[in-house]
Amino acid sequence: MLWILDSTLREGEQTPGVYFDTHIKQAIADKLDQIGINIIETGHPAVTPEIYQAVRQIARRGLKAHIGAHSRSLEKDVDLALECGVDFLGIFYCVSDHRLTNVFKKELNSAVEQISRIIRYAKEKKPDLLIRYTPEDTVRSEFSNVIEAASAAVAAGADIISIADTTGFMVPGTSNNMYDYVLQLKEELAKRGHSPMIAVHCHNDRGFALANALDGFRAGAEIIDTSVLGLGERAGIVDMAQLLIALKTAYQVDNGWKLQLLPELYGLVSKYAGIPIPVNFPAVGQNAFTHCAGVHTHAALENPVHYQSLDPDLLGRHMHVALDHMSGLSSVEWALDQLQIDYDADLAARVLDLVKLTGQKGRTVDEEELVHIVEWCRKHPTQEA
Ligand code: HCA
Ligand code: CU
Repeated sequence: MLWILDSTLREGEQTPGVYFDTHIKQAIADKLDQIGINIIETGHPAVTPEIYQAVRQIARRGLKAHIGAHSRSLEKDVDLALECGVDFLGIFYCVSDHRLTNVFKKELNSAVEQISRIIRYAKEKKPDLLIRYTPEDTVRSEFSNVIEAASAAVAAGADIISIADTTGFMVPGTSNNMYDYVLQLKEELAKRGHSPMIAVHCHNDRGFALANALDGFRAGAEIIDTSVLGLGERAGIVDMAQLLIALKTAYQVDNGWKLQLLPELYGLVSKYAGIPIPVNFPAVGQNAFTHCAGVHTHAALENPVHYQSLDPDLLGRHMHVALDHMSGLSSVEWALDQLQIDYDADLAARVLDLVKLTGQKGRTVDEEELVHIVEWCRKHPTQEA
């Protein structure tokens, strides 16, 4: 079993300048639920009264997904989260020696005691609450500290231990890799009689968030954190669309996700985050299924698999051909056919010449301009361009 946790509304809102109004948060949560996301992390209620309200309202929406709140290891944060009516609580507390000494000014023992106390407190208040404990910056913390804190957290009632690669430190195939980390954590916890669900939270500072998440999955992680467009602190975290597509098409994992709703969700999040979807973004970017160079277009129109390993149908999208200086005759013929414009070989050739000239100005010829080009060529049967 694999669960997807989406943190667009919590981690994603930690992208500088990104804020989603409550009605937008609700719309995003609804869409995540329709897609089949298992846990929706909705925010940290202690941050602002508006976030508190948004978490509370989403928790009352009766969605299928678990609705989660983020919380420091403090009673007052737990109280606020529980007031909101969430059924998932993510408690974080870093236990690296460095952070304990310089920031918290605490011994490991007293930090572990605080973590256990807060988890017991939350579980007593709401016994069916799903509790995740995250030793923030897990992978750069002393492993023995992580094991001690995680074991105590599970003994106190935590259901999930999340491995946070808070700074995007892990690199597949090196000695710091998520695959080995998940295996070692599971093994050490098992020795102590604990078998919590393991989550992975991978940041993208080095561009390996997705690869690390998949490494974690191969090693037995049961929950993967994502966000729409990979939004989050700095370079963000794992992009949801890319993860779901990799799982479905390459790992044969399919929780019945409604991938066709992804373009709509991405449009919604991009619009209200004020962050455009890069045109070359996998799966949801404008160019993700667009062929450009004549050689490619010619073969792709023969059979898309020549230049596509991903079927656009998966996302309810279609193959497209761009018209610019790279185009060939087949590109123009395809575009003319799309517009149901009659043409002969001479017209197509002259349209191609003009398309190539226009493309050299640094833009693609869209449908509207193609119609003008065709009209111009028809009115000027001899070469006057
Ligand atoms: C944060 C850091 C965090 C926490 C993850 C978690 C991280 O913004 O609080 O609580 O599971 O990357 O470590 O996002
Ligand atoms: Cu994070």
